[in-house]
Amino acid sequence: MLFVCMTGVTRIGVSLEPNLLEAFDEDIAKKGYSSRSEALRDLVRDSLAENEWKNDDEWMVGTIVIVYDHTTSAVGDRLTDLQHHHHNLVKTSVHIHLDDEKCMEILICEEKLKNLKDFASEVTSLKGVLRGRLTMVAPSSGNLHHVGHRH
Ligand code: NI
Repeated sequence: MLFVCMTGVTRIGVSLEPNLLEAFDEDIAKKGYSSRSEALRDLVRDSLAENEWKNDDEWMVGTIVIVYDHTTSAVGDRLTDLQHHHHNLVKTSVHIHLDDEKCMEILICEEKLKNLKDFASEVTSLKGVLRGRLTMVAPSSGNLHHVGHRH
């Protein structure tokens, strides 16, 4: 069912498993959202923003954040090799030792969309990488949205 009100906002119904909804509510409360709708709108905007770039040649800036276990199969060396191999793409990086085994590394990158995505997949698929995420913006595209939710 779908309702359209006079302000041009469309109401939709969303079905979620109870435990997923509970986790979502806790998460958005911590982040300071006043309603589920606001939180969902930001998630949808983020998701669309990640997918709106179709032009492989578009110039992008981005960060790749990875968490890895440095005791696993020389992942640190492989990561360094990869970065040296793509030294024009990686502008700078920050390394944080999280505990005895885990490291977080943040790579700040600049390249064409296709090359940046390919590099990010190579990095995040290394054995020993526990989590990885690429976040990008196209500085010249002009379709950056305001994603803040505090008014
Ligand atoms: Ni470390």
